[in-house]
Amino acid sequence: MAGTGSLRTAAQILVDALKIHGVDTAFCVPGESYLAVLDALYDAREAIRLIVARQDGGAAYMAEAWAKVTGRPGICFVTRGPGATNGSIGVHTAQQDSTPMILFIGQVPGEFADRESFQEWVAQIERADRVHEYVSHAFHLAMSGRPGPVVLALPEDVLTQTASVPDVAPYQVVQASPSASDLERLRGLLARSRQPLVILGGTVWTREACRDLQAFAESSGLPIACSFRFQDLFDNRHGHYVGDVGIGINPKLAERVRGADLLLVIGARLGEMTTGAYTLVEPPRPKQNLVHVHAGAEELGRVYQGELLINSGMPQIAAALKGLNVDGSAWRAWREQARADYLEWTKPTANPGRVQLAEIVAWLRERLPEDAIIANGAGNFAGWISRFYRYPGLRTQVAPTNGSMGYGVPAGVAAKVAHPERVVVSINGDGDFLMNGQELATAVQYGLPVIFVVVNNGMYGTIRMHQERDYPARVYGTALQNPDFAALARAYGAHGATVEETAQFAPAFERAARETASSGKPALIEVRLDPQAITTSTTLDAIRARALKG
Ligand SMILES: Cc1ncc(C[n+]2csc(CCOP(=O)(O)OP(=O)(O)O)c2C)c(N)n1
Ligand SMILES: [Mg+2]
Repeated sequence: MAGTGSLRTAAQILVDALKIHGVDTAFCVPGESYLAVLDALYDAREAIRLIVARQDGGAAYMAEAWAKVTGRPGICFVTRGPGATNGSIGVHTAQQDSTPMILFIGQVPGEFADRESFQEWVAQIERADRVHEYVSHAFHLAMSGRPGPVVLALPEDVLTQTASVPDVAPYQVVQASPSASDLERLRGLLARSRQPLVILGGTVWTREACRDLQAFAESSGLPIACSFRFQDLFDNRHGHYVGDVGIGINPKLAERVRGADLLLVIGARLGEMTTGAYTLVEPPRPKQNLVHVHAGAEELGRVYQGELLINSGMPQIAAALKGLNVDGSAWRAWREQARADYLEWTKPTANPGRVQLAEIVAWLRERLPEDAIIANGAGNFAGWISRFYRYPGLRTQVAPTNGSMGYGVPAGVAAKVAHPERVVVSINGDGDFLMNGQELATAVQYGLPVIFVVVNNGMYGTIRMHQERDYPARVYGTALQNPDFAALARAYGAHGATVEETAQFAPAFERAARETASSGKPALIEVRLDPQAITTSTTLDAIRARALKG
């Protein structure tokens, strides 16, 4: 670090600021607009690892996913205009998922000044002597209250200006705490409840917060559900876990959400996916007594009025709940039945064709080590993972709540960068995979032995499903002609295999695990799924027949 007072360019001050705020990894696609930053990163290469992606969208997803698996802000650099536009998908994902992330955009003065479409704080640094202020503000914004993305533009001419400024202190995480009266009112509501349900979600959880929450679940006897894509906040194997409230929800759990007399929602945003498109919990005043705890005050009362709204960070509420004395005898049978429903729901179901996807996911849940990370993007294939996998704990799931395709490959890469010692399995649809399959090159370049799975049904299956429901037997724009994925993987320098029946999966996976361990290179397993196998519980033909009957 150049240190206090010496003359540094804005780019050097920026990179020094990143070091001060604890950054050790950054993702980018380079651009001539921020060469000065690249040069400062060159000097800082011992402290900050730079991962260069093949598409700015891949880089931005990587930074977002990196934040998801570390709990620290993901850092991404892209160039102006085209780079920023490509990268915006990562910003959208970070916004919807409340993920702390800072996207730095190399910028030309005057051009492309404000991108309101990014929905979040967008600022441009205009002076070298204010770099620290802007960067510090960006970290505080990204991490405090409801976390999210921040976009900072770096005009090219400013980056080479010099200034003599003192260094700053690292950012602090600012989170609210529940008040004593909040907790007293919560205790009162719980005391009158017979059918309560807890729904966990959102970010700003820590391992300790999850442990505290588990202790509270055990002492209070409460049943715990998780919101869409936040299934790893509570050990799915635990007797109090009752399932996820998202796409493809267990119908019995949906009934339970609807029929609960008290919903204690902790950290979840109560968006479309978590409310069954606003049917399970009705806005603006739900039938259930709603207690909503969220880190962002602006999120409380936004869609739903609640009986009790608590602005709190997750560690703060979890620690407080751990100390709350609640008698759970009234809902014991209700919870046990909810758990029994979950176990019944997650027994593998059969699908048409030679590949049984539920059995493969069930095999993975037995085979993978407890800390393995599962990354995935969006598509119907993901329904098998959320239904049949059992996430054992925090940061074992990396997936986008905004249903953004193309996420699985860069997220797998980022997870392996963050946790090289952990097994990372990235599960993708065929459409999904090819949106960012180029990042296989990044995995090869940096020696990241991720195991990629491509569930190939030869179509944009999700859209075909909706098409058959709304416009039966009028298939259009949803079929895909795919490459030989295993050969494609080999062309990238990765190991490639193809699975055409269930029994081939286990040996293919074991071989991939051996190959990746010995070569340090990634592997890809294409799983050929019968196109009729459209969801975990129905077929395309059945959907079409129902729609044609009207
Ligand atoms: C970036 C992006 N583009 C388009 C969509 C709309 N979309 C949602 S699912 C889907 C198809 C997914 O296909 P695939 O990955 O093959 O999975 P499948 O549903 O076939 O299992 C599409 C096009 C989206 N969610 N995200
Ligand atoms: Mg598909």
